[in-house]
Amino acid sequence: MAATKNGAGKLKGETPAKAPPLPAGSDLPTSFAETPGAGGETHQSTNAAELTMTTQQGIPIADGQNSLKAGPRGPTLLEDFILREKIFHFDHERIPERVVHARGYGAHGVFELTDSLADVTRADVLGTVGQQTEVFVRFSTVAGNAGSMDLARDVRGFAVKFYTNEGNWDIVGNNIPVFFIQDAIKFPDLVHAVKQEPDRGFPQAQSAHDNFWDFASLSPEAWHMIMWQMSDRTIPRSFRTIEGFGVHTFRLVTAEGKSTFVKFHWKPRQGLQSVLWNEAVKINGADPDFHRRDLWNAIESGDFPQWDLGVQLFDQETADKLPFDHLDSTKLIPEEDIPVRIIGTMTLNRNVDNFFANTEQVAFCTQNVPPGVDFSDDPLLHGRNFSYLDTQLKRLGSPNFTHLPINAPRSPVSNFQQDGHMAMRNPKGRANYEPNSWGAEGGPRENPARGFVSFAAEIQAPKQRIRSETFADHYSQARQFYVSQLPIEQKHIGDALVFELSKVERVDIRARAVSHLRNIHDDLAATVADGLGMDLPNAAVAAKPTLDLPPSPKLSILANGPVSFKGRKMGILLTDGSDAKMFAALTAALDTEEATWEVIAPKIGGVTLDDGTAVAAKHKIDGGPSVLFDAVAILPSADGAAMLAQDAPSKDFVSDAFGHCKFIGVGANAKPLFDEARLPAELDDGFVALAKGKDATAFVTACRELRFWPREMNVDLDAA
Ligand code: HDD
Repeated sequence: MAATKNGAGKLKGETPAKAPPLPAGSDLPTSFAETPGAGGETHQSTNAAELTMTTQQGIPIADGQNSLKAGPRGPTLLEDFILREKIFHFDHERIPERVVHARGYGAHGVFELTDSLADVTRADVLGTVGQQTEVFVRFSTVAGNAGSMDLARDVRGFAVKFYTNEGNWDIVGNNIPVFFIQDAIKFPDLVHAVKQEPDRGFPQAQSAHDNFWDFASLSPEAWHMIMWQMSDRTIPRSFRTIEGFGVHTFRLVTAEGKSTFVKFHWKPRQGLQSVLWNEAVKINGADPDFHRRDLWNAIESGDFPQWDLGVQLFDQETADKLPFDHLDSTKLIPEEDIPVRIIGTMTLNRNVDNFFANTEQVAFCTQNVPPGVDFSDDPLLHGRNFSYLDTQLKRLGSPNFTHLPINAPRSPVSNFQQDGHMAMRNPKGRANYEPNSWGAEGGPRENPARGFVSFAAEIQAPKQRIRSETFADHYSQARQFYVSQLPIEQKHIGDALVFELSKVERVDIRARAVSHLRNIHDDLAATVADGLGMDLPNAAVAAKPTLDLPPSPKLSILANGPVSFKGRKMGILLTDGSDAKMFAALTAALDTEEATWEVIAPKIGGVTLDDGTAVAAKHKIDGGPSVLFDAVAILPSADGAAMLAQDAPSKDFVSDAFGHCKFIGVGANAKPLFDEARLPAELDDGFVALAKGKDATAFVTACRELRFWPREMNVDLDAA
């Protein structure tokens, strides 16, 4: 063993696995720093002249640290153009944050098609098996501002931009397959209701307040999505462990104009995984950047996250037979009814090199579809198609936002659109209009064979402001979601509802919320009413009676979890004198599992093990609480354990790991710490003894289950 060991499994700074090269045709710059002539390349240069700091106008700077003054004590002179420009630029650094999904994190990657859909679409990106297409993905929370925390209870955005050979295709989805509302005209109300209340400007990044539940309790259509929102889907362990859904029904269209309906699904190869609510609350304090750090670290270390792209395909005849309207975004089609066909894999393999240029400036638009992909008549989708273009103009300040490298198609762009703020791509030549008679010099021409042709849907209808009768069943799929959950997941839904509604001050709003639960599931309604200490209200008036749909196991997180501890993180608590052999065995077992690990120690300088090996710490104990890990191993020396037993953060470390149902590796000397942390005298099966070397493998194998759920019933008052 080396004399000094790093305090973490895969540290930044180790050589990451190489990202696969970009597919052919993707030679356009992907960040401002790489844009020729854009100025950013000076950061990359090794040329001495170019390394000289300059103004934005390229004037070399001799002193950028002191403003120009009359004498050393001033006054400062107005002629100081270097000061003026630097402050001017700084004053204008901010752009408006997204009105929703403000907090997000992105990464570059590649999509590879593994199953051709050429029989149902002319889209090039879905035609040729093996074809690789560059992608950029941005994950996000919805309600919080850009500076809010990652583990808010919130829907996660899952937006994918494919840079196809036929222009950009954006699937702007969420990690939940349904939405709160059926018609886009209600979107501003929904967003106003969930964001900070306008008079006081809080609460930030949470739905647990009167306005949200007031709106929700007056919107029966929201209650299917509310069941998802109250489930652990909205407190995911990682962006890497969420599903993505295109939500709406789209169309795939052949060259002959034949249409097939499609719903898009992203399935994480990492398996689904969430945290507990109590854990989420603490993670937000310990590491508000938990999700972005996790994604960044995974990609930096070469553990590239992957999602399979799946499609549910169905024709008009099947659509007509579905029990729900396929144009209603508050409904899903159970995978048991129409199976998801996997057609490709997306790999995120490159972190951004500039957050602003990539993640902030990326502009997703639902209306970005290549020939062969088209829209259904979902009224929510149509409103979105209007909204996204609009919002990019507001956010990015110019109709030329498509000229930004992150938004620029990798395929040729050619038209007569010109000028505007910050135009970097103006048509050359004399003709900037059509038709024109300038022949070959006359610029681009339409191409009916290659060009986008809308599906020729027949429409004959009166103009009305009306909601379709076929959208009226609001509770059946909400109930189906609930009965599809494992008991522990059902408990979490009940706990979440009680928590959220306990933050609602108006008692009538609480009661109105519970009245909807009565239409969903009586057990749930009774649990929540009891948890709130209120009488069970009458059921809300339902437009249609709730159907008893069969459970859909695909809707459970726990039934679709990972099969290994790969990509998960172990926290190893060490002190001076800890057992070197056990530490070596455990880290070897974790490396074999392709899991990561980090050392937590009383001092950040690290520890010296019982064989003299020095091990660096990744965290000091109070900076590395157990909520940051999927499982923990407690390996102090005897003296170390006695010391930690007097230390509140160390006691929190073990009692939180216990309370959050984590698997805990028990070193030979851990007991005094457990006793002081008031862990039960009799340890349950979520504790695994780490006495001999081979125990390490048994412990890591146990950790594949991720949590020891039976414990929750013993540690949670609500479970009693
Ligand atoms: Fe939206 C952003 C997803 C309904 C209007 N939305 C936005 C983002 C995602 C979604 C993932 C962030 C994209 C990014 O990372 O930049 N939105 C959805 C889903 C919806 C949905 C899955 C329902 C199925 N959205 C929706 C409606 C409207 C909007 C009905 C308006 C009528 N959404 C916007 C927006 C945003 C946005 C205001 C804000 C920032 C942006 O577009 O680029 O236009």
